[in-house]
Amino acid sequence: MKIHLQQGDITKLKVDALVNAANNTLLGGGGVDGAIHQAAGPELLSACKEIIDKIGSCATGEAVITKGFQLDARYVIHTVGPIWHGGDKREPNLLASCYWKSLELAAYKELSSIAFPNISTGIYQFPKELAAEVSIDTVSEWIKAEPDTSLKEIYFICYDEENFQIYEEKLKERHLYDL
Ligand code: AR6
Repeated sequence: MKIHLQQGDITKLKVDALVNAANNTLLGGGGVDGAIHQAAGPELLSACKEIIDKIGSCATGEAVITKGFQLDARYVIHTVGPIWHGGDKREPNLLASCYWKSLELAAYKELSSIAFPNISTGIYQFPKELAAEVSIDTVSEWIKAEPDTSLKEIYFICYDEENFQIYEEKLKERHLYDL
């Protein structure tokens, strides 16, 4: 298993699955969600609408999977991060659930690579330091719990410099990343 840290636009990655920081409607939005829908083309929205027709809405902390359509990524895993309300509304647990359930879906599909954006740290205003701790710790726990997983490469994709520096520091502290 390799953990990678990169700064840039997640839509450019050629991996088995990109994770999207979506909202409960799965109908697109701003931030990374808007960028993924733009790059994947209108078929992605149709696929999301089909899912919503079946399940009504995607609950916070849950994840669903669609094809990647015009992306280089084969699949998009749409997960809904928590909106930050101060920290006593189970926000860290819900964020951990986004990472855990996305990894479960990728493993269920027997994928070998997955890329995560910094879920909830944009429009949803989750504090970046805490979000990085939750995501790195959840991914580490999942790897330990699933030693025989098909997943071989996990990418943390940071769009902004601040998140990149936070991840670099935290991955180094945990000996998960060598520059
Ligand atoms: N590639 C990688 N990361 C990106 C990109 C990109 N192209 N664009 C932004 N980011 P946000 P949220 C980073 O706001 O906080 C949408 O409207 C960004 O710098 O995209 O989970 C949804 O529909 C930040 O670190 O998602 C929801 O309504 C991270 O992605 C709402 O926003 C997440 O920022 C979800 O808010």
